Amino acid sequence: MKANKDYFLAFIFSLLVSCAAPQDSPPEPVDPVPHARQLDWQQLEFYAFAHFNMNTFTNMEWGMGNEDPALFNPTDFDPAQWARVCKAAGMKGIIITAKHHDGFCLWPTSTTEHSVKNASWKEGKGDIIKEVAEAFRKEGLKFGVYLSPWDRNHPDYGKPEYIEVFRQQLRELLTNYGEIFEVWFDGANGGTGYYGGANEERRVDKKTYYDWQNTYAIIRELQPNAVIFGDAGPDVRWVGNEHGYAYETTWSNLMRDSIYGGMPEYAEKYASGQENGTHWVPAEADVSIRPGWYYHEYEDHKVKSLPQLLDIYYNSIGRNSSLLLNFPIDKRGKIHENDIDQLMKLVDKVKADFESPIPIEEDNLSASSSRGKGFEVMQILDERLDRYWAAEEGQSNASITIDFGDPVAFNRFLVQENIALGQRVKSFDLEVQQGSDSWEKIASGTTIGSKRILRLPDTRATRIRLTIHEAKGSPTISHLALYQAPSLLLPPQISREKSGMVSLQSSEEGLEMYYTLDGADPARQGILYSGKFEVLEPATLRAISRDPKVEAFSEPVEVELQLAKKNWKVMDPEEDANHLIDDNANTNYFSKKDKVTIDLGATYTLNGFTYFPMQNRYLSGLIRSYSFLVSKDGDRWEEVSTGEFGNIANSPIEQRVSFSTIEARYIQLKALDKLDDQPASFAEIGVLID
Ligand code: FUL
Repeated sequence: MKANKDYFLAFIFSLLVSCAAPQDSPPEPVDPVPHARQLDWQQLEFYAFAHFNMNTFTNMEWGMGNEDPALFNPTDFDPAQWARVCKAAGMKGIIITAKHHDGFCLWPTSTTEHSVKNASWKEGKGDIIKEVAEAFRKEGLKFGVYLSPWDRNHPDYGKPEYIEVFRQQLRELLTNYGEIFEVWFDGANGGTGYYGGANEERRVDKKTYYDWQNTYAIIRELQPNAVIFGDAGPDVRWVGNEHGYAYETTWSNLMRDSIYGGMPEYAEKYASGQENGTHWVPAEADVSIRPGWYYHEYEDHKVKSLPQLLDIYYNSIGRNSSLLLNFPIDKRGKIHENDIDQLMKLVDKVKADFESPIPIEEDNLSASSSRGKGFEVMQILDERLDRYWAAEEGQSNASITIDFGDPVAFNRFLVQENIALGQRVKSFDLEVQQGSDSWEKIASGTTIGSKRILRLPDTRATRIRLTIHEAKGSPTISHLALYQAPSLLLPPQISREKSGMVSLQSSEEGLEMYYTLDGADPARQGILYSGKFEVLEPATLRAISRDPKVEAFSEPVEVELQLAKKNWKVMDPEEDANHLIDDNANTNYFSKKDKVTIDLGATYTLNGFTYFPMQNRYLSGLIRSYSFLVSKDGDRWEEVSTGEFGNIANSPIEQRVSFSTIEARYIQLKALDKLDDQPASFAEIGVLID
């Protein structure tokens, strides 16, 4: 009897609630939809990556695993500085390389001696993970870990025993350091290594070896709110490149079951997601603020420029992806000052771009239809995901119009879907009216997702219309805004010919350009550019643009010019051989002999060489392991360096190798191992001289 009464009261109560409900029923979700932990993660948008480990001290990108643990010795480790920098930049947390491919562990793990326990740092008593986690928590920021599945140090790598070691490492990280927001698994794995002294190649079946499902279960058990990152997710996926760019069309839906970490065709086939993907696995764009992931002193002046960082920002966060920006922590154990300067330029510019949204009032807004109460178009005015406009079911070409009455000026358009109900929009147009009644299309796009930002030319309009042409189900828009971003004065573009002649190119007419060749500040000591000039010897070229109208300078650009290739000759000339010494990284030479020999035209004291791999979208013949030889007479050769170009497949940046000084006139670079069976490819070769 009591049960019946309770049931009756509950029924009356629910009836009252539904009568008083302020809104109509929401649209049906369109699968797949995000899990709560993914929705929380989606709010973070911008967070830091820290590559800090053994490679920092050995000047490597990929260590072999035979490094002496004593070498790990930061002189002024300061995680509080990292946390302050990230906080000031509006980044929401950090992910640190707890263990990279060389196997060195930044915490005193019980699983191996190859860790901070045997470092010189703090006489083996330190714990980097603990200190970084605490410093970030103190600033109210999140903490995550990168744990490389590939371990080039561990003797059991490749055998089933290693999987237990790997899981134990994960358990330690997920148990002893408080809340973890993201666990990062790298797709790069298997290959040559030290492996406890075996010094051999160990390939693994990437599909089966790691038995990922059981590893994921450990994470779910120990850190249920952490998202798991990998090529195949399961929660967050790799964007498929290391430039920090998502795609014009970027779905958060992914055919997750067709993918495994490290699959070769991943970037081409899956990285942009799929409209009909079965699972919600949004993209995360990872990129380093410098060319390399790890700190190299010679990259102190290669920190990305503001225009490069802005492209990254708009092409990641503005394209339905999060941005994981890497700091190669330096040998002191700090974020380098140059990196901070560039980061803050980005942050200030982004702030300026989005500082003042063009005010939109309810009266300015109308929509082609709405689902009804609670889903009206004015819901787009605030940034809350759960307040959104939903078009009427079945409405085709649903649109939102903003009528300002008077013309407004804008050059940024920001739009967001309510992704909690699934990603829906497949194509849209943006049109404007100015004065007359006819609509002019100023942009069109495909996916929107969590956030889409369009950078537009300066536009004036009285009316603006967003039309959604195609969507999976009725579209939902949770936020829409327009901004007028201040214009950016860009530095000159620098190019050099084989002859050593250098040209500067201006981004717009009417700008002056100044340069120096000794590293001095071009704004103060620069020579006014009036045409090509010759630079034959190595030099540091710094250049800057100046807008005389507003008396403002761009930020400077800096290029390390190497010895000019004016008198160089390729000794085994096949067709196109000159491409490798034409000082243009966009032209390539392919050698069927897998080697190139060059006459430098005179004898020099060499102390290193550079190899610029091809920059094409589809890479072929990239050199993975090399041998570099020199000769005085072109007859007798001496090998001065041999090794590997770590991470060249994912990050085809200029590779720089130093060796002990030696006099030579002839050089030879041989490919010992390549990424595929194609002829070895070369965009450029250079030499470093004393
Ligand atoms: C890659 C690694 O091989 C690089 O060294 C770096 O850690 C990057 C984030 O992921 O796959």
